[in-house]
Amino acid sequence: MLFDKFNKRKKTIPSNFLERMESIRERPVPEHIAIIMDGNGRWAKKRALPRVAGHHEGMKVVRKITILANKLGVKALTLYAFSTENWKRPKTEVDYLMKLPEEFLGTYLPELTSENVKVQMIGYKEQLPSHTYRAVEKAMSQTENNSGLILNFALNYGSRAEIIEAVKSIVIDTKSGILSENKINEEIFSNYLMTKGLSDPDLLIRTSGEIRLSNFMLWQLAYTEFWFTDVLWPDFSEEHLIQAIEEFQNRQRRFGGV
Ligand code: V0D
Repeated sequence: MLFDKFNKRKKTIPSNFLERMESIRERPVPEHIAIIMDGNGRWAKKRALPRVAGHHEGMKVVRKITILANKLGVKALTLYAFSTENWKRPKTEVDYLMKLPEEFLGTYLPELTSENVKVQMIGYKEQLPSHTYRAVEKAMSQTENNSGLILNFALNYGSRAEIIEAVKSIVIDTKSGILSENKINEEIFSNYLMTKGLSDPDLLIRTSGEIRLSNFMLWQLAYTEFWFTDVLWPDFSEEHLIQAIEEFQNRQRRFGGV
């Protein structure tokens, strides 16, 4: 789009790419991958571009990674697109970000639909501009019967608030007698979170060298394998996703056992 002419990166596909995709599919693939897509602003700054150019480039990477994850047999991809903290950014940047769902869906939804992708969202939709939520809602209803990858956007999401809301709902249901106090366990609790119905992520990826969770899926990431990279999100490629999944497959997962 507008900034494409500044982006002269070479995008070469490694020759062993297809073989590696096949060998990934022969071993257990992470069912649910969560990604903190960090480094868009820094990517733009390095090129003396406005921050929003990095966000726009990052949006194209979302499409590319979604298509590949779907091909690899990943069942769900949760992407941290906008946190409850991100409202503190300059208004011009927030306004731009809130147009990205419409642009993304306008450009890529036909392709994602043909790939059988199902769009979902977690986060507080009430504070989103109505034009943003309307676009997301439309995409969700259009794709609700699709059986391919669940592309789950975390928009205006914060994990501590999610947990507090779950507690409040549990208290209400307990008081009204729908739920008995001694029935409350981890499984019941999970059903009060926004991720109800989704398995916990098997793999968390965070780009751009930050090694923290930033209030993302605190409950759900209890047993998740973490993979961090210094690569900035707009530079994240198919190669990086494949590398992360290969490393995941080489790790011993013990769930606290031996
Ligand atoms: C900017 C990098 C896709 C992270 C990716 C509103 C920051 C690009 C969406 C999107 C953003 C969201 C919902 C939906 C379809 C697409 C998106 C935001 C930011 C924040 F249904 N990319 N993207 N949303 N960026």
